[in-house]
Amino acid sequence: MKKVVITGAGGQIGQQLSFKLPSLFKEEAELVLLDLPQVTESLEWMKMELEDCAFPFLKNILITSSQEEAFKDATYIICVGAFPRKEGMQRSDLLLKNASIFKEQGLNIKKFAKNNVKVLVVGNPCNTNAYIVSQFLAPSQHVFCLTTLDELRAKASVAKSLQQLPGDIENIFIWGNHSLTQYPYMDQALCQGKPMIIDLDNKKNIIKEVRERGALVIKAKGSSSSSSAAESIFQATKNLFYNQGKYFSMGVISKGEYGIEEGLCFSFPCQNIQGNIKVLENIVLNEEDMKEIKNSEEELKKERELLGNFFEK
Ligand code: NAX
Repeated sequence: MKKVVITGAGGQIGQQLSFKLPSLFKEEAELVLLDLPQVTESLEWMKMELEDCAFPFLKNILITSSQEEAFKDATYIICVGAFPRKEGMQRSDLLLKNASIFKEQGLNIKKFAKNNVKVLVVGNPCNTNAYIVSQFLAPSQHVFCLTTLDELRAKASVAKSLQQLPGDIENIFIWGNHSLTQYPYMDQALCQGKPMIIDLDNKKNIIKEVRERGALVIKAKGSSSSSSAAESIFQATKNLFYNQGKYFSMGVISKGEYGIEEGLCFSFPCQNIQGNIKVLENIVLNEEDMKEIKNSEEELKKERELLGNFFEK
């Protein structure tokens, strides 16, 4: 990580993330806060407070609304900024509105960023937005979408229901779309390195809880998750850059693994092998698992169809 860009840096998630991420830097780095012009005008305080944190490797902070300036030679771009869903808006309207944002960003990332840039898409619908960006990138530039928050929610839910510590639990994976069709998979879960037995009823409750958690937060708070979202982006960044060998969930561009259509951005169990993110092979899935996974794939295909004619390179 040398030049790190956060888009939508002035928003709920962007603000919290900006103050967490620099503690991960292990070499001199520049942090770029990109947002719309009307927002960047009032972000000078972020620069001042970031300086005041004296993060050991934070060399420079740039606030800008220019994608060219932000993406120039960028090595890691976290796309948080997106158009929010407004009352009465159809899902297809939201999808198209964001499609134009992510198309423009995809073109500019290809044009200005480093050849080996990693892009993590957070703004929703994050799988389809990542799919759009991927259509414009060079083969060596890699795009992912965030399903870490869903994984953390599942881990927390398992820990709570079995009265264990979240930190003792591993190998819970999210498959599919970051939506109600996502499939939290627990059959290979470990607690303190030993296989866990989670009975069927408990499993069903946990899946339901994870799928509905985002909506419950919105109901309780009046806006979507931001502190947990920032923490999950922090964890996802560790997985993308540092956590060699560890297993985690990540939305990646499918190469046809587990029969998922090539090109879709689909959340799989993954592993970081020397900085390359690989989908784990040989996870044993039964008929019920495959049904759930295929259902999420169908939803992603429909989202892609909604893009219709809009989507031309
Ligand atoms: P906010 O509305 O608080 O912030 C969004 C920021 O993005 C604003 O400052 C806005 O000015 C900026 N922005 C909009 N269009 C832009 C563009 N074209 N270029 C640069 N900046 C732009 O939203 P926030 O709560 O921070 O959420 C951001 C996105 O994350 C939303 O789409 C939300 O749905 C999504 N989430 C995704 C999650 C995931 O797990 N994948 C979980 C959390 C969150 O719900």
